[in-house]
Amino acid sequence: MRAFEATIAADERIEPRDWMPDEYRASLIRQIAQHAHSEIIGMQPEANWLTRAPSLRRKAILLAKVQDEAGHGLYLYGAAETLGVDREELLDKLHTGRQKYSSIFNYPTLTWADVGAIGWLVDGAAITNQVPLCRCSYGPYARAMVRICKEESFHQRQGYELLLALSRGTEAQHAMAQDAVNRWWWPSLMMFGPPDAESPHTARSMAWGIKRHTNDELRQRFVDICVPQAESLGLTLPDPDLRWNEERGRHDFGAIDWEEFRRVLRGRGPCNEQRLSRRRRAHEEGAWVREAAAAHAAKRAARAAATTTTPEATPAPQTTGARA
Ligand code: BYC
Repeated sequence: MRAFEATIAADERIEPRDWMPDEYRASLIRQIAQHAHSEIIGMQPEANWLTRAPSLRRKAILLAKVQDEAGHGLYLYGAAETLGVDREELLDKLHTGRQKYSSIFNYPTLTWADVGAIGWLVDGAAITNQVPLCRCSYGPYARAMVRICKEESFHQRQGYELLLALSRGTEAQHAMAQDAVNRWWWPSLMMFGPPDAESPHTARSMAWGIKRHTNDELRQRFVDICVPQAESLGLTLPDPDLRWNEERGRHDFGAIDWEEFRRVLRGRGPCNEQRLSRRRRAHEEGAWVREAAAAHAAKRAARAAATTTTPEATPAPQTTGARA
């Protein structure tokens, strides 16, 4: 207990074999699992446009991005497993609705411009939230986040560039970009979680160095980053109350519809059912791949064990300097 507290106080990392309080372990499993689920469910809205990308270049970029999200899921499930949980168990909790994934992925991607809006806003919000997680007190999660953030930066840039091309394109393309931003802006602000006063986990997660900033602090940071970027894009953010507050040195912004957020979390967003049923189906259809991989791993392990236990197969010790 004392070693754990000293490590947290010194802002050093807790590693898998270190002692940790049960609640610390449970809270990390909860957050990392939700994060991993978000990454793999997050593949669906964009994958919707893979077959309809307007050029080979755009398709290759989008394909790479969607594959990156699968990779992020992998790193994160791996990080969760270091805490003593099984990946199958976490996936089962996702499939049966016992663990959450980000609210943002329950909205539909109606036009090609949504791919740009997701990159710019959703990945932008993800980076704002995740860069501080690179300093999370739990080592494996913090290290996974370093690589994820590098890849998310590329995702955000591609979204911005895509939207810029549309914004500077024909009138219809500009309107399509604006419409996408109008639909994704408010759900992106909800990604940061409930207001601090209604966030049950923030205080404890901050005391433990899991979270470094509150939900509202990160949301404000995101708004301040987006305003000048929207101007450069030639697009407007759909909030009549958005304005610079000289006194605070930050932007004021309008009220978020928290009832909509709660509705989405209760499973009643526009795409909740579709996202979960597709995920379950993909898992069922992938059963043969998992079985084949497990059989292959078992065969390799049995071969390796046979090799190391057969005396004839043991290489003779090398004489020092014999090859010098
Ligand atoms: N959606 O006490 P709170 C990405 C839940 S981006 C759904 O504030 P905490 C990606 C919360 O889990 C998205 N649920 O919780 C980007 C808790 O529920 P439980 C993933 C939400 O943990 C592009 C309850 O509400 N990012 O990956 O202190 C392409 C109370 O909230 C949401 C991460 O997961 C939400 N928006 O703070 C592909 C980042 N917000 O557990 C992929 C890591 C809150 O009590 N996670 N809830 O049932 C975090 O930083 C924190 O967990 C959160 C919430 C800021 C999200």
